[in-house]
Amino acid sequence: LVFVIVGVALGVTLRHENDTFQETFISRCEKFKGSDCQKIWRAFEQAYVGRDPCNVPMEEYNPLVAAAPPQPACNRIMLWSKTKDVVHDFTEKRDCFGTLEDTLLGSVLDDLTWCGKEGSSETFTTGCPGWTDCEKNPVRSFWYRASAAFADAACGDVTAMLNGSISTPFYPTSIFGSIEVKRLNSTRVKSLNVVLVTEQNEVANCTNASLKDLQKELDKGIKYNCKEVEKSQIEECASDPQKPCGACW
Ligand code: AVW
Repeated sequence: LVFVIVGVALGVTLRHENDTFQETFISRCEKFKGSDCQKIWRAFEQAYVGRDPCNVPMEEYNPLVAAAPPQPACNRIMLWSKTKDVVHDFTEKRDCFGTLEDTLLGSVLDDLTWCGKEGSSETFTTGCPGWTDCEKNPVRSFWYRASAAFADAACGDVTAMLNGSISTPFYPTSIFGSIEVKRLNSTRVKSLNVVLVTEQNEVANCTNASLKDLQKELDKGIKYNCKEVEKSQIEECASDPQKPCGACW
């Protein structure tokens, strides 16, 4: 009897876990009017369901990206690295820029964890590999693939918020460094404008060596600019709806 009760409880828990994840996915997706969220869910699932959670290459998400391609607005694209909180605080309050997390796929999957298991048709949200446990885990591969699609679609003047409180604001192995910068194409992108977010204890400025590496990675023909901006100034502008976007920094 004990085994039956434990078994049923486990079954209920797993079913619950599975359903809640899908419900979160669908309800977040439905905020984007006119999207076929059932179809997008199926394209998502097929990437990792029934697979070894350490063997999900980013290409598995090609059908998902095709079902819901990111369509960022030109001149409003905001990339970031090690500045997630300040960037999202700003983009939530002001309609100036759009990040990957404002697109359908980015907003649906932000802060979620998922994986499959060989021989199972379920989605799990616990017991999944962490970001660095293995390279080809479903969550990391998704963000690589979605970021690649976002950068491919970038156009006009692109902004990137980098962290001036660390010694290497441009990290070659970050998603921004290894994927996004490399995929900006000079036929569509006019300039990359780095906003180096500084605090009282400024560690890096625009002359930082890592930012030289960033410029080397950029497609020739894309103009590069860098500006040091205090975090408090970004926060003030976030809370001042009267201030034009172009006057924030
Ligand atoms: P990031 P990126 N363990 O701030 O340039 C767990 O380094 O990579 O910026 N989670 C991790 C780890 C880790 N070691 N590394 C990264 N993450 C996750 C998408 C974590 O959720 C947008 F378009 C962290 O908040 C940006 O332009 C997030 O990845 C660009 O990629 C970002 O890590 C930012 O990627």
